[in-house]
Amino acid sequence: MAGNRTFSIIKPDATRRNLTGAVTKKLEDAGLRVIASKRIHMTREQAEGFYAVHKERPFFGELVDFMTSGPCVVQVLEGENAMQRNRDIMGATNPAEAAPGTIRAEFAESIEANSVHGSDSDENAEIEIAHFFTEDEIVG
Ligand code: RTP
Ligand code: MG
Repeated sequence: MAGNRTFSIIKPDATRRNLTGAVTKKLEDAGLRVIASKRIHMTREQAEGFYAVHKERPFFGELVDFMTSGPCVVQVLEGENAMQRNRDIMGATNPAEAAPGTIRAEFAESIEANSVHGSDSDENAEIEIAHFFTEDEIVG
């Protein structure tokens, strides 16, 4: 499979409900290939750094609490138009607005506990990948 790559997180609400495989299958069925993966428990420092763009938003503290509340699975995904393809299969941030069949429509619990993160630009994807992976951990 050719194409480019993006960055994904399976969030603590999904790992808690043992949905890592179910979420990954949705990604694979959408034409994405997992070329790096690891399960981590984010520190507050990591979560605050990762979501620094949201630090002025009213939900920032709660978001950091949530992202550090349990394990996450961080992944690098490869495929044609990987960033947009992943955003499409994730669905809208708020599961009530997510299209049927998307990951958030099927699995998310709330606007915050929404099961997955996906990079929102190719530039951010490379920054986020570098946040969690070294190049030798990525096998395309
Ligand atoms: P993500 O960054 O996690 O892929 O999600 P996104 O682009 O769809 O949403 P974004 O606006 O970047 O928000 C980041 C995450 O913050 C939580 N959130 N909570 N309580 C709230 O109103 C609220 N709004 C957003 C969600 O976990 C969202 O994915
Ligand atoms: Mg975002």
